[in-house]
Amino acid sequence: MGKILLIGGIGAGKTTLKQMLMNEQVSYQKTQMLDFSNVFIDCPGEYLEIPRFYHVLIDTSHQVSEIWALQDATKKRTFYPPKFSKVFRKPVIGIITKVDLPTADIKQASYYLNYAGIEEPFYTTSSIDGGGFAPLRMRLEALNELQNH
Ligand SMILES: Nc1nc2c(ncn2[C@@H]2O[C@H](COP(=O)(O)OP(=O)(O)OP(=O)(O)O)[C@@H](O)[C@H]2O)c(=O)[nH]1
Ligand SMILES: [Mg+2]
Repeated sequence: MGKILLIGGIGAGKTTLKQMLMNEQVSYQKTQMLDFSNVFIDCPGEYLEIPRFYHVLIDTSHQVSEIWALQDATKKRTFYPPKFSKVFRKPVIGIITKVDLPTADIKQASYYLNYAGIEEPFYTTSSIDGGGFAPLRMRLEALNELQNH
């Protein structure tokens, strides 16, 4: 199966998204190091927030078929440098998380993802009501099909 690298700032919701899609129990645990599973490679948000770790993301991207870049809809800032997605030689898909929260600003989050060089359409998700996960599940399945044929 083609793997997916999850990137995003600290607390963007990478581990939660992985737990939802893998039908695991959703429980908060800060990611401390690269975490490999069958499908997802999850990493600490520090790898995006601290530029001297960028190389870990870039190196790890060679092992995956897609990169899923998360943006917390409630964050008033971005950790993606301009055109950051262009350093990867793999497709980068934008996901806006926490859209259930009252302070969520999907337009602002879309702007940040665009700024990072990621093209629309963006997925929007809520781990609280499960919204937006169906299209992501379909994307996972499609990726799986692609690998098997
Ligand atoms: N309301 C709401 N909270 C969410 C959502 N997704 C994640 N959270 C919460 O945000 C916090 C951080 O989520 P994580 O999934 O641990 O974030 P992460 O990107 O893995 O963070 P690091 O491991 O530190 O890089 C947790 O308390 C989650 O419950 C969402 O869609 N809605
Ligand atoms: Mg995590």
